[in-house]
Amino acid sequence: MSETNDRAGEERYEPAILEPKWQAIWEERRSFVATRTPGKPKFYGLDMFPYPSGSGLHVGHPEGYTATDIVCRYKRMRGCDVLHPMGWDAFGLPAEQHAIQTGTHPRDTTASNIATFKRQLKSLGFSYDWTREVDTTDADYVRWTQWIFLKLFQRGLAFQSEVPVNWCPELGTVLANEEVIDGKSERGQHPVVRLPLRQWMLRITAYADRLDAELEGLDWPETKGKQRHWIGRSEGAEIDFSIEGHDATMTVFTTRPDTVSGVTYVVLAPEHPLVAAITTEGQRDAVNAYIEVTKSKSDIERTDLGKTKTGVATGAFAVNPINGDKVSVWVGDYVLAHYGTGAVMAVPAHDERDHAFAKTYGLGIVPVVRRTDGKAHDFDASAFTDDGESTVLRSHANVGEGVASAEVRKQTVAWLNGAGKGRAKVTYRLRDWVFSRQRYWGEPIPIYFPVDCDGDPRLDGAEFKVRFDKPIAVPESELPLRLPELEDYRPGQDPAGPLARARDWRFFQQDGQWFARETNTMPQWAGSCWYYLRYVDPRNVEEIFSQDAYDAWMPVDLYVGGSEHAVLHLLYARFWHKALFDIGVVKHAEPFVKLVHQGMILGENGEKMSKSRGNVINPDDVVKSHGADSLRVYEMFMGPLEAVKPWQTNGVEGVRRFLDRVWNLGVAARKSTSNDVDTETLRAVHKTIKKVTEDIDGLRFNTAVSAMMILVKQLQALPSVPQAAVEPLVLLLAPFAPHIAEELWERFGHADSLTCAPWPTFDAALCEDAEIEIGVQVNGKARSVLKLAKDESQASAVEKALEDAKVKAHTDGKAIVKIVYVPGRILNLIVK
Ligand code: ANZ
Repeated sequence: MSETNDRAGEERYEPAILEPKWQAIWEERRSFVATRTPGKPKFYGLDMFPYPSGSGLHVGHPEGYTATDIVCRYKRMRGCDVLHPMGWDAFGLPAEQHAIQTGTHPRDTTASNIATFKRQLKSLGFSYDWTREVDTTDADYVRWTQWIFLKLFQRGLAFQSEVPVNWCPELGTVLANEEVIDGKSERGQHPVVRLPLRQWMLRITAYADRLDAELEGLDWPETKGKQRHWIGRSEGAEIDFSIEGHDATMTVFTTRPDTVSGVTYVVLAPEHPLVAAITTEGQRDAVNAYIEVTKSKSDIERTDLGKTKTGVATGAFAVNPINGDKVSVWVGDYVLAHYGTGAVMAVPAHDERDHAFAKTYGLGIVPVVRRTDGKAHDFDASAFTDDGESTVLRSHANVGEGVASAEVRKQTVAWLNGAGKGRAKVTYRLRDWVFSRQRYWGEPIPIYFPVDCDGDPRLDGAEFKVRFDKPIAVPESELPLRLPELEDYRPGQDPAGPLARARDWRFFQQDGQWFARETNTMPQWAGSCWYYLRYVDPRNVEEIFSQDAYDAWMPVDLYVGGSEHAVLHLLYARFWHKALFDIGVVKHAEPFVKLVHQGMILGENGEKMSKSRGNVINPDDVVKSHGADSLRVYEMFMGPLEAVKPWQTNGVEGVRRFLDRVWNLGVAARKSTSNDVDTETLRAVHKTIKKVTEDIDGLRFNTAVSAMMILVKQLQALPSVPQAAVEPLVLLLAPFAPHIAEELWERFGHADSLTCAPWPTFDAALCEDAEIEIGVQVNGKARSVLKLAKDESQASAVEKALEDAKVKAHTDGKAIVKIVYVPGRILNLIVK
């Protein structure tokens, strides 16, 4: 059959004409507006909504979006009510930086970027319910973000704290730990310093245990492990050491209570309050000087295994509760103030950092655990061991030699507990979330404070004191609290942020008392913490959403987005969801049942796409040159969804040729006089239905596409193409390439769009191969492969095998002494 396209005009495949045509029809018919029909199953397919940047959509966006769209379109055809929404994560730095450079209000920049993104997404034919579009910067949306903040505030989950924060002078803002990589800002790579500042914090640590434990039931990829690691659940014990000559106790956190009799010194973090209380006169200057030096170091520098451990003795001594040993108390910055108790018992024989420290300062090293893996216990790094068995314990705890470490841990904690000197303890690495930013383009934090002042605090040079210790919630009825208009969006060196300059907005008077609004704004993460909830009822002005709408759609059945959000957005969103769960706003403990990350699409040269490398592919160009359907199918055909893969322009061309062939099959089928499908073709069709169905269920879109390609080749080879064989193909293709599928469907004479046409079913019997390849062995050695009926009799199988030249070569002149035959699997001839 000819593959040329030069038929009569209307019979050519012209995506530039039919794609906009179908997009308009879908819009006009409201094909994707989500509604619930009683008794029908629901499906909520969610994409991570984009930040509408100035550079528009890149080819990475359509990858995940196409995957979700395929599943959503497929679910509609399978009779589900589908919610498939889209929106904009539109607060954030770039629009603000653009505003600083050009004076354009971030709102205007954001609006025009959104318009571009929306046009681009629409040109790709995604089946979004655009009536549910949300924009995190919209006042109606901000209102509910602020409402959630107030709920957190009322529950003590939002609080202020003077904390050493990551201050980035270049960006003029504080950054979350998650946004700092190797002492530099994740965005822009500017240096970050530690500085104590008043900040709003969210008490995510209150949910550490649930955020860890409730990952259990989720159908998530290795992201679960990443979150577990970030939360850092650590099971151990707190042990109390009394300080000699002081009425003070130093409590350490350890994961190795089995090693307590090997403690040769103890260490306090430089920030620990006990340091000042117990340092002796003689050591005071040295200790103070040491603390000064520590201030400039980040946690990463302090705990880096490769760095030399430093410290200074306090001159004080602590008593080991288990054996009465007197050990020296040190200050060392490898102990972090905000982890565990900010104090450690050092066991240089079994901990690498303690070992390095002991070597430097000539402290004792006492082994108390013997390795059980047969290796010698020398003190190089490789010899440190998590598990082993105890050697003789020099302790009150009655644990003998040769007992396994895990058992010693238990017994030691039990003994300490009984003696009132220790207890089992679970610690988390997770820290509370610094939630304020000193920026303009974010949600105002809906809090205000009384102001102490004599006159009008808005006047130049007015003296006033904001009573940050008396935060007051903005009444719910006054939400949303809108941003003030500003001329200058620069953050400035004042950590209060640019909103502090909007004095008329910031200060107000009530009954003679002046008040000041909070001038910090929320971080960009805020809006994305709950957008999936607003989609269920986005225009509700009475409530955040109605319970009916929630019941109709939640939870999210499939969530697709980049793995860069594995710990930040996904952990924050889960935290808010759990807080809302506790308040009774939501009914599920977890929002996202199934999660998938699409792999990054690299440039044609195998490098990350970037403007500077000049390897960026613009989806608009591909739509123009090959069509949206080609782009969609190509991005699915590139490889497994999760894999990182390079762009290949000739790959798009190959996919376009595939769609041309499908088109030509459609044209040929309409002209064909016979509609009879021969058995072999019927089998091929059913096998393809089975394969594509299972592949979509398993999110294996690349192999689904190749199965359809194989079927197309087979249909092309027919002398006459029956419509009955092409129709199922068109249905299978519909979720992948919806425009061409709709067009062919219509041309086949169907009045209704195939959006909700029933998904084709397969006959299992037709999917089974009548003949199947089985291996033939002679004396257990594979000699040949034969095509046999699945239920071929043993006699016939042996007969056919003995006719096979390769088998014959090993059986000729020999006697068959035994036959092992499993139909459909194997034939083994034992000969002598
Ligand atoms: C004695 C010991 C012996 C320890 C041994 C380890 C091995 P994870 O697993 O990360 O929770 N530690 C406790 N608090 C610390 C702090 N604030 N800063 C730095 N290190 C701290 O690590 C817990 C272990 O890290 C604890 O167990 C403690 O050292 C140390 F053979 O106690 B261990």
